[in-house]
Amino acid sequence: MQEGEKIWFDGGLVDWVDAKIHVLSHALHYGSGAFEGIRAYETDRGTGVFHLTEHLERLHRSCEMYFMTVPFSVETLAAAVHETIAANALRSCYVRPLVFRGYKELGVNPLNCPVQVVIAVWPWGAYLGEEALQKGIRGMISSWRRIGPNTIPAAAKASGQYLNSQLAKIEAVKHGYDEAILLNEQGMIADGSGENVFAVHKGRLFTPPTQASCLPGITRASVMRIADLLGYETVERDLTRSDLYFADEVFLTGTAAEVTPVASVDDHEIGAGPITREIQATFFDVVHGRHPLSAEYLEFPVSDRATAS
Ligand code: PPE
Repeated sequence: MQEGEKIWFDGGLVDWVDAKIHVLSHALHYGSGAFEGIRAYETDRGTGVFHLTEHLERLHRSCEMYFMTVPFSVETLAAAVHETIAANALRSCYVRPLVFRGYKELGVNPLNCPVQVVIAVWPWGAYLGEEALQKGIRGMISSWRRIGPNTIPAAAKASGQYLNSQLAKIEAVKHGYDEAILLNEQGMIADGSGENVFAVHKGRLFTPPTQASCLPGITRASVMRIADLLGYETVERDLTRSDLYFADEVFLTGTAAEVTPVASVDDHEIGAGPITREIQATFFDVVHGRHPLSAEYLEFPVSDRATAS
C-alpha cells in the first residue's frame, strides 16, 4: 500500500502515521465494523467519485444492521471524502470509509462501545492485475459456502463478513486460481470473494438475485443499466455452477475489480468475450466522464460544482 499524507478520523484530518487505535478496540476482536469501497476517477472536470452518495447510504444501512449509529450524516461524510482526496493530492484513488466499534470494554455485547469513523484513500490499480482486465481471471468455485440471510446478512457490508471471503480467497489462491466464487447454502451462485458475478448466454446477461446472498453491488446495478443502454437484457435469477461452465462469457463486477472478465471457472475455459469487452469499455467511459451517464454517476466537490455551472 502506498502511504499517503492524511486520514480523516472522527471528524477531521490527522497525519497518516497517527491514525491509530487501541489494541482492545471492539472491532479488532469481534469484527464489529462496516465499510465501503469507493473509487474516484480523474476526469476533464477534476476528480469524480463514482456513486459517492449511494455508497455512503449503503454504509449507513450496514451500520444500522448492527445498531451502530454513525455520528456523521451522509452529506458530512461525502464532503469528508472529497476533503481527504484533496488532502492527499490524488487525482484518482480508492476510498475506504470504515465505521467501527472502538475501545471501551470487551465482551460480545458491542452496544456500550463508541462508534468511530475513518476515511482513507490510496492509489489502487487493477484489483486482480492489469492483465486480468484484458484476458480474464481463473475462477474457482469455493468449497466454502457464502454467509446467509440468517447467519450474517450479505446486505450489510460488515467487516466480519470478510472472514468468509478470506476463507474462500485463501483456498482459491492456494489452489493456483485468481479468485473464488462462492455458492450459497442452497448451492446456487452467490458472489465472488469481493465481486458480483455475471454470466452471458445467447446475448443475455444473467446474475444472481440479492436473495442469493450476494452483496447488492453498486457496480452490479450500474453495469445492468449500462447493459440495458447497449441493448442487453439482464435477468436476475439463480445460477448453478454449470450455468457458469456453459456460459458464453462470465465476468465479475465490483468497485475494486471494476469489470473483470473470467477466462475459466474450475478449469472450464470460457475466455474474455465481446459483450464483456463492450460493457467494460463503456463502464470505463462512464467512470472517466466520457459518457452521458457520467453526469449522473460521478460526484464532485460542491465548490467545483458551483464553478462548473
Ligand atoms: N460482493 C462482495 C462480497 C464484495 O465485497 C463487493 C465489493 C462486491 C460484491 C461488489 O460491490 P460494489 O463495490 O458495490 O460493486 N468489494 C469491495 C472490497 C474489496 C476488497 O478487497 O477490499 C470493493 O470492491 O471495494
